Amino acid sequence: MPDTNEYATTFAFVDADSDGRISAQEYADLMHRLGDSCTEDQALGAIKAMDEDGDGLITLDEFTAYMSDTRS
Ligand SMILES: [Ca+2]
Ligand SMILES: [Ca+2]
Repeated sequence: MPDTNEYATTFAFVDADSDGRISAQEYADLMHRLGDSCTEDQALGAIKAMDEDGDGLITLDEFTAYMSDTRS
């Protein structure tokens, strides 16, 4: 698996409270930090696109799988 460490670094950056899961709130906060406007609906949509088990939170596995798919 290529660039796993790179994904883990990005994941840790987004996971503001370091609980190992990215929530829609954390995603929206990141977008705001980057200077983007991001509505709650947009954040939920982004989470839903990555969320494979449907629990509304993104694990590193789900994040890595999503990023790998996007690049290939
Ligand atoms: Ca978190
Ligand atoms: Ca999930």
